[in-house]
Amino acid sequence: MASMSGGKAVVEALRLAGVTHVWGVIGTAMLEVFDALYDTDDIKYVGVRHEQNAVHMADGYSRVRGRGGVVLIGQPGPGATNTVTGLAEARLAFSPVVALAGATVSSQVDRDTFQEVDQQALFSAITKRTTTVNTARRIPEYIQEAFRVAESGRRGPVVVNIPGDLLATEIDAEIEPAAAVPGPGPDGASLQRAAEIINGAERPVIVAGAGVKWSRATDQLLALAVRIQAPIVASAGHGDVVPNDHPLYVGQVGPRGNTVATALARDADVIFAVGTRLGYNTTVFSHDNVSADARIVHVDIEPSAVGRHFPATVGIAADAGETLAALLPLVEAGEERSDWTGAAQQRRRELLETRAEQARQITDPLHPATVFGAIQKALPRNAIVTLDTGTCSLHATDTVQTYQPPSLITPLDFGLVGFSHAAGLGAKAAAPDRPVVSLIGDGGFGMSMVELGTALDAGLNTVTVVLNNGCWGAEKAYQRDFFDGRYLGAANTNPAFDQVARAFGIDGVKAESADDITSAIEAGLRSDRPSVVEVAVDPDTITSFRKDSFPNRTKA
Ligand SMILES: Cc1ncc(C[n+]2csc(CCOP(=O)(O)OP(=O)(O)O)c2C)c(N)n1
Ligand SMILES: [Mg+2]
Repeated sequence: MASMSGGKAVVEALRLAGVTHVWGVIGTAMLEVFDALYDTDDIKYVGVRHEQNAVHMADGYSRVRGRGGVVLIGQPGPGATNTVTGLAEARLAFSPVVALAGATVSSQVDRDTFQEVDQQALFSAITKRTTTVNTARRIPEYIQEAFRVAESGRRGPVVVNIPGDLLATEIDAEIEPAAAVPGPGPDGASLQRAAEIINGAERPVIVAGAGVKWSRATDQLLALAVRIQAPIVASAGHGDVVPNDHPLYVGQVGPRGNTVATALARDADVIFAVGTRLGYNTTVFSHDNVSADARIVHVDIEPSAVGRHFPATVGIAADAGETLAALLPLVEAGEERSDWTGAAQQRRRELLETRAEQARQITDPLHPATVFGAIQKALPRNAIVTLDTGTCSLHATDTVQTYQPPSLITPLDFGLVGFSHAAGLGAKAAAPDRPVVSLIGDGGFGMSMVELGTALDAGLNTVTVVLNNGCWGAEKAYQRDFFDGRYLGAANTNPAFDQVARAFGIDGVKAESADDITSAIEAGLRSDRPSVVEVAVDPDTITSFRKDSFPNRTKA
């Protein structure tokens, strides 16, 4: 047994979890942890400017790494409350973020003492699990358990509150690697029934989601799709589940996807949904987007998600990759189905041609479609793209193509503005050799651009493209479409973002044309510094997405 401070034990537990980076803001409660990190070469501490962004960075990191990302909340109270938005986002994205939060010292708890807030209660509502360490010697156990919970089953954020006094306590710590938690395997009878349904399909479609990415099962998915000759559509925000130029890929389904993919889910006789909960942004929980007559084979690692919004003919609560691998030998080679799969491929080609046509149009200011085309030209095949929540980013979700899973990082169902830049920094830390390009609106970048300083300090050289339409576009569109253009709070006055970037000491460029955009991104990707490319986009192209939110939706 080794004797060490509670703070040192935290760092030893993090080393065993294999994390390369931790993200946070320094604070009194955690100084023993910082002191232990001072001597640790294999974990890089990234000091950020706002705790919310630390969570987005850890989230982006975890999605690319495929395992946990860590936040250190140095300060109880305000440091902790600043992470709330990030953790709530990570919960709806099912990201394995592990946040270690300094907490009020034990002797002061429940006295309305300095900076006291009930962190156990606060975080419980927005995490997969929240715990509070009660004895210093159990610090390693709590941290290891946090990783096991965050990284197993349906992933999710876990907070461990650690009262500051425990970190200063000397403990005898024996820290062993935590055993991996195997996912539940698919059962044979359900697999047989699933195969029978798939084999009997005339109009099959595969709806693939994040579960396939978490289990790194793109190859198994493609093998199955090729064998049964079924088109693949992605759930919302998970278009990177397969290389986007695979001949069977048709794009993202649902209101944020494209009409070709959505029509497949609406017209199919068999839907094989794998690694997806068929959540709101994918289906709006409505048969407008999912055939009411289809037989559904639903695979998700979370039992309560299987068949929840649409009854499953066969439900399998299991890991996506294991299920795909087990199903492959049971399914029969599909016929060509020129009137279904072939027709979908033809419509997909037409859609891409229309988009290419739109990308060639030159307007002043530029249409987002032109901008996306110019961005695409600059993206190498191994690029990672991060997106935000504005109208431009929502259009980019299905339009900008990526090829190497995982490669698309979006705010998913929490739909928050101000995510993309920070998430890109996390992604870059997890994959330093891959180019990272972050798209974000002027509103979102205004919320988060303070992290340019973090990017510079930590050497996280991403390229951020600011799509500037001078407004909170996605909300302005609702005022246009549903409130007769009575705009209030929709306009956004911005600084020159390229100059802001230069003031931070990084590369900042204003791109005036499509060619400018492509070459500015290419230069940014070659640069040994982070960079910002500001692009003026046409404010008249904004779109309202959530038409269902308004009673008078027929007006749109
Ligand atoms: C944190 C947060 N605040 C407010 C909103 C509501 N909202 C959704 S989209 C949007 C506009 C975003 O503007 P911008 O980043 O400029 O992107 P644009 O829509 O103009 O492309 C707003 C305010 C939100 N989703 N998240
Ligand atoms: Mg905007």
